[in-house]
Amino acid sequence: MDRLFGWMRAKKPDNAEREVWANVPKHVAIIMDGNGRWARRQGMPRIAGHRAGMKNVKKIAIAANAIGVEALTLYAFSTENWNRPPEEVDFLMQLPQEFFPLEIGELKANNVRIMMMGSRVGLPEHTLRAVDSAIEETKHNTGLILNFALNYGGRRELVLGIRQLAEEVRSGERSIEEITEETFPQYLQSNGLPDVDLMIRTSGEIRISNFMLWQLAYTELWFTDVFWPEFTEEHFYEAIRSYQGRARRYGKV
Ligand code: V0D
Repeated sequence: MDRLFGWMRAKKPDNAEREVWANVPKHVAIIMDGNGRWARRQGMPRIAGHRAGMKNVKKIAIAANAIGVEALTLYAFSTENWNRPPEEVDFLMQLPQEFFPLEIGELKANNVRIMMMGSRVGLPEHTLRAVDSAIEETKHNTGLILNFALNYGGRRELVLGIRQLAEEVRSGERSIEEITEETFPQYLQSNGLPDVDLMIRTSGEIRISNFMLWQLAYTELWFTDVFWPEFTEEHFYEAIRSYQGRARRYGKV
């Protein structure tokens, strides 16, 4: 059994439990917003909010793994976040190093595999080293894929994919006719992950903010006012249950 509660999904369809855990989204993406605001509200510096937010990542990853979610993509640092004060950017860039020794043990024990999406260009060497170690140490795990969007921007992802594709057409490796809605996603950084079924944004903003522009085309969206450091497993399962309810309704004529 590689996932906790995997047995729930294995139950026969006529079992009541089965109904509860049917339609688990395969891929959930989260914009973890509200860390700075949460901290200011407690009279703490914004960076204290980022650290509290980091501590919440493992909790939600384990909750997602427990119900059989295949991939969880977390928006940790956007291409726009470079515009923040330099002290704050520096602090954020330390978080993977801080996260690694604190959380990796429990994530490994839960069979979680870490991946990264976004541009490595511009990220400090020490940040990349920590991320690469996390990826390396969990590469054989078969449970939840915990995918960090780091130095990620949806438009940049599209442009990079289009450039790569244009290059392959120019070299004659690929023809224009091969470019379809089915083949294009191979050129995205999410290549290999299932479609995003559910996107959650915390802290009250009702925007996409350059996150997974292609991938969110058919995604169910869940917005909550709860700040990311206060977003618990119960909040997460509330979003999952809402997704399950909507998925069932959409199946009806
Ligand atoms: C700040 C709340 C974990 C949102 C979560 C560099 C923003 C805490 C990581 C992390 C960040 C990334 C890769 C990895 C291991 C850990 C992280 C950043 C920000 C940006 F391999 N939390 N976290 N990275 N925050």
